[in-house]
Amino acid sequence: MSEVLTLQRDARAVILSVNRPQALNALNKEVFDALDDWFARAEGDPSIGGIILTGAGEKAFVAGADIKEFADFTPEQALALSRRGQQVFGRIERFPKPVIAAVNGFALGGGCELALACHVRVASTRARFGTPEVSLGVIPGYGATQRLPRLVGKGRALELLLTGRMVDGTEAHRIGLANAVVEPADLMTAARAMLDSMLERGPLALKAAIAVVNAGLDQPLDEALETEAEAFAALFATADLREGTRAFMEKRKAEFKGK
Ligand code: CO8
Repeated sequence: MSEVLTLQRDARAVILSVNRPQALNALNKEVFDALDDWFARAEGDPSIGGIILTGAGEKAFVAGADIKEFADFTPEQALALSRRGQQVFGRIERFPKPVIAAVNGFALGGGCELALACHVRVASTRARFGTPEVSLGVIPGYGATQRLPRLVGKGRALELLLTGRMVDGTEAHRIGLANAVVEPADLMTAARAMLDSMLERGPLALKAAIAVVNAGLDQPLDEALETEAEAFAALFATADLREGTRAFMEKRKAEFKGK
């Protein structure tokens, strides 16, 4: 594990922290490489059920891409950087187990985009989401122009993208950018409670739900519904579905095996 990512394990939950507090956890090449590497390896690790992603320290989730790293880039270098960031965040978005962003402070630019790539966002009242790229004379390059409008609607997204205004955790929750908002001291407990409630469910069903929602948003409705039907049907070949339905009828907790 690289120093720029720290990891805590507790049963099947992993708390992953971006750890560059001296730069408010800004995303440099090392962080992207570490995230890419870690998520690639964790995908097939059956001992990992889900992830909480957060930022080290009190002040920031992730304050953006590392401005010092890309300030002098040529358009060709910027294109490569944007594609690399999109690829890493795409891996997180498609990760087959729940990924919850616990947004503890600044989630700006690339940091906001990292939170947007997670499946769910739990914010503290101290969270500050924003897409200030236009203040630097650029636009988001890691997905915010696409994921933000899908989450909060075109008008709200454009307002945030064009003004660079920061929204706090409470407003983020009101506009659907955050799924929940809690006091800073309760952030990790709330994120963990949400993850635990997911980890009690059938892991193959979680994987299918993530995949179908992701795929369906890019398909016309009739194709998306067919994607759903096929994934729904495939789960009927699993032992987990038998166990889940039997447990319901026997009024006991299901013991899913991921098979
Ligand atoms: N990159 C590099 N260093 C950073 C960043 C960053 N994004 N954010 C903060 N830091 C550093 C500061 O430079 C400072 O370092 P030092 O002490 O060595 O000067 C340290 O972190 C602490 O920051 P501040 O002293 O500024 O702390 P404040 O509490 O005064 O302010 C803010 C906090 C408001 C968060 C302020 O740091 C800030 O505005 N940061 C920049 C936020 C920003 O603009 N983020 C978006 C970056 S652009 C982006 O993410 C584009 C993504 C797509 C790129 C695609 C490229 C092709």
